[in-house]
Amino acid sequence: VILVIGANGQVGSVLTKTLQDKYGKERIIASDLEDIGKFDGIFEVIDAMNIDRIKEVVLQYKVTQIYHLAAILSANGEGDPLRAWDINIKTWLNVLETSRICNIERVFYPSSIAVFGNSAPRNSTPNNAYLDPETVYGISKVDGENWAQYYHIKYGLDVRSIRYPGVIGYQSLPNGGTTDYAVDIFHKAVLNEPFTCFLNKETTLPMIFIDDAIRATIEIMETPIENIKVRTSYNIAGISFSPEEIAFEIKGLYPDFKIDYKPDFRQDIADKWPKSINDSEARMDWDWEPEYDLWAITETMISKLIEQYKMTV
Ligand code: VAH
Repeated sequence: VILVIGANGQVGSVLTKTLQDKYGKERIIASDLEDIGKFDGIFEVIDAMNIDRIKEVVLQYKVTQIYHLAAILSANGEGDPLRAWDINIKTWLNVLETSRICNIERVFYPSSIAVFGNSAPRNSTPNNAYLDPETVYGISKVDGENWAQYYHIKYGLDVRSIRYPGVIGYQSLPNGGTTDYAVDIFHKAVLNEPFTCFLNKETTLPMIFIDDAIRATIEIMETPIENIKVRTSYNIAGISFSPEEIAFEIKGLYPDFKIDYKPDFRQDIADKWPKSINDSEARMDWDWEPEYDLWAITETMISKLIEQYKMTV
């Protein structure tokens, strides 16, 4: 039985549905702060700041695996640093402690390319680069990785982790990230509305299509334990691009698409992040390989969003 904490989120919601399809609805417990009716299947309200509530659900359903997808992302985190730190670290420690006490078989921790800062090479950033993140979100993710490794070394807990690039999905609007422009831009294109980008046009960032991110998550969780060599977190790469590059692809389908650039505080965050990621360890240890390139992402996002908006019109 799998528990997904943060199931209402951009990644959590798609991961939950994918897990339900793969393993059966009766074996997936979706949870978040409130039930907004996203899923048909089992839903439990869990505030992961409350360890007793996590334990209660784990024991009630005899949970064997936990995916922890709850966190305050990079942009929102800067609005209230100490609250973001508290939530990101406390919820994760609650999951680790519950997993230790309840003998959970396997735990997934989502990290992020936000763990990198000015000391990491900007291009082809290696897995073992020195980590000096400059956002609270990045700091909390570095510490979350180290706690994951600590629980593995000290208690033998099988925690696996991936550093997601900016995730691009059509199923839900992301909330509070620095890469959110790469999702919003497609919605504006499909709605024939002009788009104002909060990053400058040449800001190249590592991104990944939601289907690749979810597949990577399930693949690492299904990898035989002896293949998992990195117990902090694995880099994975999808495709890196800049706002002007994605705008160019979109104009191929929407020649009248209009974009302008008004960088805001998120430009400072993006400027400290890698432009591209070296994911050779993930490729070597568990055969990671992205499937979606820039054109495939554009085509899929546009066609899926047209479908979705037609349905709501
Ligand atoms: C964010 N989407 O922008 C997240 C992610 C690499 C970016 O961590 O904060």
